[in-house]
Amino acid sequence: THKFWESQPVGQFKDIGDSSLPEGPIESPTLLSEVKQEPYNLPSQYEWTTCDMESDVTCDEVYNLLKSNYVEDDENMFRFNYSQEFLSWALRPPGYYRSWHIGVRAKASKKLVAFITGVPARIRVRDEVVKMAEINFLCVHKKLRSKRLAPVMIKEVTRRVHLENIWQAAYTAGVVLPTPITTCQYWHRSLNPKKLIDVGFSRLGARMTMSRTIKLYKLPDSPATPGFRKMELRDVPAVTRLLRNYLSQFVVAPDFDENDVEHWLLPSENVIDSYLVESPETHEITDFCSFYTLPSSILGNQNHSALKAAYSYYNVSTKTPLLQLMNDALIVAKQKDFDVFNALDVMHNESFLKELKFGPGDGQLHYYLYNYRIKHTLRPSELGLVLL
Ligand code: MYA
Ligand code: JJ1
Repeated sequence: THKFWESQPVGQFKDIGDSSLPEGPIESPTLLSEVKQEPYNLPSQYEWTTCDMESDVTCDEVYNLLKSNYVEDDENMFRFNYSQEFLSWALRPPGYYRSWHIGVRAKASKKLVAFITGVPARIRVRDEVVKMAEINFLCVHKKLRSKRLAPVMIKEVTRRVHLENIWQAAYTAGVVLPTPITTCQYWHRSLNPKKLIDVGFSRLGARMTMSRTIKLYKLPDSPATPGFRKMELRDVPAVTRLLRNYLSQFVVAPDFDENDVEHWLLPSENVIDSYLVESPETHEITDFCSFYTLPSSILGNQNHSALKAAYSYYNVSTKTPLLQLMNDALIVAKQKDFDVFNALDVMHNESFLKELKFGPGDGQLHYYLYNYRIKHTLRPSELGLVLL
């Protein structure tokens, strides 16, 4: 059972398949004056802190908490290692609220022991654009687990989101909670198969040798599509049009404007890479692809300490076949020395995963909405949203 989640305005397991329940908000907003004005109580040894992500010192404290305590795979071989630059980017989009970057410190030592964040987003669900918080980076230090700290942190971020007159949220998790709007599969494309096998990320296939495996995953040295180049600031209006038009077909997708595209998609070294196809004849921008950089620490390997992973973000094809566009994305990722290219089976990704030699991983990602009911579970291909 889920004592906490059963008390929250989220789709409940008992309601699955009940088509009498309407789509949309589960609870109505209250007056802001009725939102609790004081923070929730923490166990007496701990105190709330608002983390200033513009401060390098605070950003380093968050980085170190996550580096040692954030998400691991099911066999505890790898742990996400978001960089400081990435955290600063992910947590400071247009219109962000400092008050949504919430830490917990030990009163005595002032050590940061827990963290949760929200950033504002406009998310479209069918034909409604809803102001939401995207909740991410929930982390409780390993030594403080199973003490019911997470529900207090979730209630506190909810309170601070409500204070900004926002009543819905989107989040993802590797665990099943009440109740996913969809469940996505992770897929992995080896770029550096020898290292992936050496560190236990993948295995030598049946009847395969190392040299046959290396040959199987070989890629050309440069992209094939004429006019394929890095996105620049001047491309923001064209990319925004391309992306808005593409995302309009999905049931749930972000409603990006030019400011959002500049923040979320303009290339930033070791954080986000974006490429587009500019027609050599007409100079029209016809296609776009992007991936973000999220290394993992390799736990307990003699020879390697970091796995460099690229994660597929938003991709749009109108002229270049998506398969060819994504093959070019793999080529540039390989040139940038990534070990693996990861993708979820969201949007139109299924159309290229198998052909481009991605294989299914052992991880799934469940997507959730808070205080917004969806009548039927979505197929991953109906989802147009990627969270970091
Ligand atoms: S997902 C990434 C989550 N982080 C990790 O996996 C890092 C490693 N793990 C940890 O740090 C801890 O295990 C965490 C739980 C902190 C995850 N999402 O304190 P507890 C429920 C939601 O005793 P701990 C991400 O960042 C659990 O079902 N709930 O447990 C998105 C149980 O409730 P119930 C979770 O292990 C986060 C209760 O917590 C998750 O010490 C979105 C147990 O608490 C989870 N990933 O700590 C948060 N894991 O009894 C929701 C466990 O009912 C946002 N639980 O089953 C909701 C929207 C809020 C804003 C609304 C605005 C309007
Ligand atoms: O990375 C993941 N799995 C890898 C490593 C598995 C190591 C042993 N458990 C994996 N590798 C196989 C690759 C192989 C390459 C050749 C082709 C066939 C496949 O499967 C998984 C995803 O699959 N990652 C995780 O488990 C990390 C946690 C995922 C949940 C994330 C929660 C989210 C955060 C919310 O913001």
